Amino acid sequence: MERTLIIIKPDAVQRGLTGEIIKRFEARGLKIIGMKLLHISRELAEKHYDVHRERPFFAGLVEYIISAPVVVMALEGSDAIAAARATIGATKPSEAAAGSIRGDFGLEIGRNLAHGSDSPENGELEVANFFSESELLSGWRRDVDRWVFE
Ligand code: DAT
Ligand code: MG
Repeated sequence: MERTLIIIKPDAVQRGLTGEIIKRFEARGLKIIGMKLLHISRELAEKHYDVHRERPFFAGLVEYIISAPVVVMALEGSDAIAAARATIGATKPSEAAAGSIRGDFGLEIGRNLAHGSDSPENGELEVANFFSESELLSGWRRDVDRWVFE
């Protein structure tokens, strides 16, 4: 099982798309093991986007993600990383496939609605950056699991 950190970004929360976005991951079969509303601190935002620190868009990216509350989720599932990224769609919403979150609700790269971790290693690290162990219910029993996982 892989873990991925999903961030429902400030634009999506402000636009009332939180439920719509959660619904898509839930319907896909990914299991929610942690979820909360929070206003990300500058320190956490800079840590989360550290790999982009030298990029010209870094400052704007940090300002955007700390501009208003977000909803973060830790999701678990087989191939959770690839599945969640496909559900989110390409980084640039204007190029994202219709049917994906970005392809259905976005136009611009700086307002691209959702984040998903890009590797199993980063999934573990990012989930740990946003959730304490006690906030994660990794072992909860979901009765439909045998109809989702082989
Ligand atoms: P993703 O969010 O699809 O994983 P990423 O990790 O490459 O994309 O970049 C993180 C975020 O940074 C992305 O969601 C939007 C922003 N970003 C990436 N490339 C950008 C660019 N060329 N111009 C402006 N913002 C960019
Ligand atoms: Mg990324």
